[in-house]
Amino acid sequence: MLELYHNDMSVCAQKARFALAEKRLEWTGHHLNLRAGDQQKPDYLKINPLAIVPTLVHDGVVIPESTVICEYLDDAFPDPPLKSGSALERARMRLWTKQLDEGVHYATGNVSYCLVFRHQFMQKPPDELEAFFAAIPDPVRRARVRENVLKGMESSHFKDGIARYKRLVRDLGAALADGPWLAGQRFSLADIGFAPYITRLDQLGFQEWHQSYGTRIGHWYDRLRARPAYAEAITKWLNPPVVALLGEKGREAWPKVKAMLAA
Ligand SMILES: N[C@@H](CCC(=O)N[C@@H](CS)C(=O)NCC(=O)O)C(=O)O
Repeated sequence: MLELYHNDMSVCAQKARFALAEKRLEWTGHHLNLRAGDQQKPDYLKINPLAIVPTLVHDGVVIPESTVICEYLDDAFPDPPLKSGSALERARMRLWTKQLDEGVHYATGNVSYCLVFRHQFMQKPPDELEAFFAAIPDPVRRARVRENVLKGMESSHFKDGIARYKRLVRDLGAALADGPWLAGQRFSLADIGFAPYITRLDQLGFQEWHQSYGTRIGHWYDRLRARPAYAEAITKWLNPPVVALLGEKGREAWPKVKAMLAA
């Protein structure tokens, strides 16, 4: 039995659901409300001490970390494969997915929190807000989330987040010159991994950003959205008030973000 502890709009959870949907696997979901602090409850901390989603539980065995979950699913359920048979394409795929864990995910979190999610948190009474921060187990993450929520675009992490995203968009445009998918000719875990991140840019209304690199990224995004698994993993779970907030706050911030990109 496969169980997924996840959240509707979490980019990492979208990745895991995308892999599950490509494999057409049945799974039981446990949806966590991340703003209400479900991820900080003692029962969940037993399976994910970092208080983050997603976590996969397969026949009672716990597998955290979305990149690892996706690789695990592809190893445990090889058909249809989500990796190329070519060693070179596999290496390219992993060079992509590695980036998610080495900066791209933080960058997206920083941009999303500073621009949008902070508005959800700021509705909490101050003592509740501080209790939420205090319950984030990792001190580095705790400090980052606190600063992003309290300072928004003035957070020291915002500029770095935009800079990292800028490099990503440029690299996506360059990679897609070599083939329809990120690792080459074959759809892979690299495309699954980055689908939520291009979706987030779209939800923020930042299309002009990738359009400035030509049409390749837009066409790749169209190919991703045309896959039934994208609809199953991402579209089906979209939370309309959150999508509306992303669009509203993203559009408000776009002139400033555009100026930062040009600098
Ligand atoms: N490296 C982890 C990152 C997971 C992560 O940051 N998840 C976010 C949602 S995308 C989360 O659970 N946040 C909890 C919180 O904000 O308190 C993975 O890839 O699974």
